[in-house]
Amino acid sequence: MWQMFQFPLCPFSRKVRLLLGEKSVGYEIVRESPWLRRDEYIDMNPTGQTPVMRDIAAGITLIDSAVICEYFEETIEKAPMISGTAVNRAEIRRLVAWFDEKLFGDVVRPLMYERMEKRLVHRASPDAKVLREAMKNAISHLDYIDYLLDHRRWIGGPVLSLADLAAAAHLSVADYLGGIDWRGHESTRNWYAGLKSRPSFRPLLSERMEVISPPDHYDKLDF
Ligand SMILES: N[C@@H](CCC(=O)N[C@@H](CS)C(=O)NCC(=O)O)C(=O)O
Repeated sequence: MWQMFQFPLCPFSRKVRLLLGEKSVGYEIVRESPWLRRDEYIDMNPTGQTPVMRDIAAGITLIDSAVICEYFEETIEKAPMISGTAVNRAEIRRLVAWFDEKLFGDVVRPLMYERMEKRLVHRASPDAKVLREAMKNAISHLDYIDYLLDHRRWIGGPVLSLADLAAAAHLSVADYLGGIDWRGHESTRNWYAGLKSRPSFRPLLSERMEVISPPDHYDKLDF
């Protein structure tokens, strides 16, 4: 049985979990809080980051969300998430990297630091200026996703792909932390409503991070 080391608001773990859900791969969740820098965890993953997936019986440990997604894409035929021609696949990978680096760095990481880590670890208040900047950046990212969806059926091309799962994973964490204003972004909002209703997404929406509550609309399909 696979174990997944993660915490509820880790967007990289969410991306992997969405992929595993689409592919119907079972796993058990092991709660890991990277900020605790647990020795046993660092021994397993020297970066100390989540997610990690481990199958003890098979002697396999997979580290880094991109590596984990590629592993299951290569080993589980069901629901291909990096498919099509080499050009199609390159576009999917470009967008996954875009969301993992830019959407995360511009929006999700500052929100997580200000609204989650400062509260849980440093017992400090969020910096309103940093929050405002992250929310402003979120608007530019939603504009870009609107543009993509106005030109293609799904974010990465004609079919659902890892690009959709990566974007939804990051947006869902930003939304949980109150960083997304959906008004004026109908294309992205409709796309996200569709993803929220998928069975792979439902378990993520029902999870809660201790002491931090999401806005009321967070788990609603009609928001
Ligand atoms: N490239 C890594 C990034 C993972 C990552 O940044 N995870 C965050 C939590 S969402 C983390 O563990 N941060 C703690 C740290 O960087 O020390 C991946 O895709 O798995």
